[in-house]
Amino acid sequence: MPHHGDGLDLSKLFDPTAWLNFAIGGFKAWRGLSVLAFGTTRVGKTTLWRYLESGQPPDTDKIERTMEITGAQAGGDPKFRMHDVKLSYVPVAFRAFDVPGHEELRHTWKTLLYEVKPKAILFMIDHDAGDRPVGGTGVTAARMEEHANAFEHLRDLILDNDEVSGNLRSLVALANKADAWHSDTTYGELMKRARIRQLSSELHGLKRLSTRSSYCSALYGDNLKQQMRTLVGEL
Ligand SMILES: Nc1nc2c(ncn2[C@@H]2O[C@H](COP(=O)(O)OP(=O)(O)O)[C@@H](O)[C@H]2O)c(=O)[nH]1
Ligand SMILES: [Mg+2]
Repeated sequence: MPHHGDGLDLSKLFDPTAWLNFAIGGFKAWRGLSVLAFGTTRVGKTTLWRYLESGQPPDTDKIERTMEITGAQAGGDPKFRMHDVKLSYVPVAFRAFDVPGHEELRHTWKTLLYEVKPKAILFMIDHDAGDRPVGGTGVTAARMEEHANAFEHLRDLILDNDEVSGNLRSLVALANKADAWHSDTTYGELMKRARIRQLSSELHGLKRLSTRSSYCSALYGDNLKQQMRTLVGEL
């Protein structure tokens, strides 16, 4: 599997027109449910949509990096992948947009959020994935800080736009990769250490938006069915 970031020419990914066209084309005609998953890099956002699309553990070797970097490297417009998710156990289809976690690309969160105005947002964290597929068992302060920064960015974007916050029905923080950390810590502890609880209560205080939290394993499907059912019930 290629190393994350190898040969990535970020300057090619900053064309706002390409973004806008894609977002409008993809979402304006869509009458179903739009869901976005945010989070820093390698928390498992792409894995989650892959699992939900296919209903089975995705082949980790085939999980592409979120941007089609090759297109951008060849001088073309970067392509951001959409996922259409139809689950047998919920009555609605989702359209999901795979969000890049890179700090350098975080400005794209605003475009996406404001174009899509999702009904539901999943915010994903993990313990300490680093560059390792499965991650170690430790929970590092640096990784928790990365999650907190990412959530702070998302919170500010939500606070800044009344339409976005007004349209949002469900905001769920998920501690992913539970298969790898479950015997070492709890998702409650991870939420606390990543300051999701504190930042959520600020969001609630200002916009009356409540964040629910839980855990999952996007790779093996643990707790995904339950989470999706609960989420649909909230909309
Ligand atoms: N053990 C474990 N690994 C996971 C899980 N979800 C994702 N991963 C791994 O974490 C890495 C990053 O996943 P990816 O979906 O690309 O993260 P993204 O950058 O947030 O889109 C990949 O190597 C995945 O196989 C999970 O639930 N458990
Ligand atoms: Mg991804």
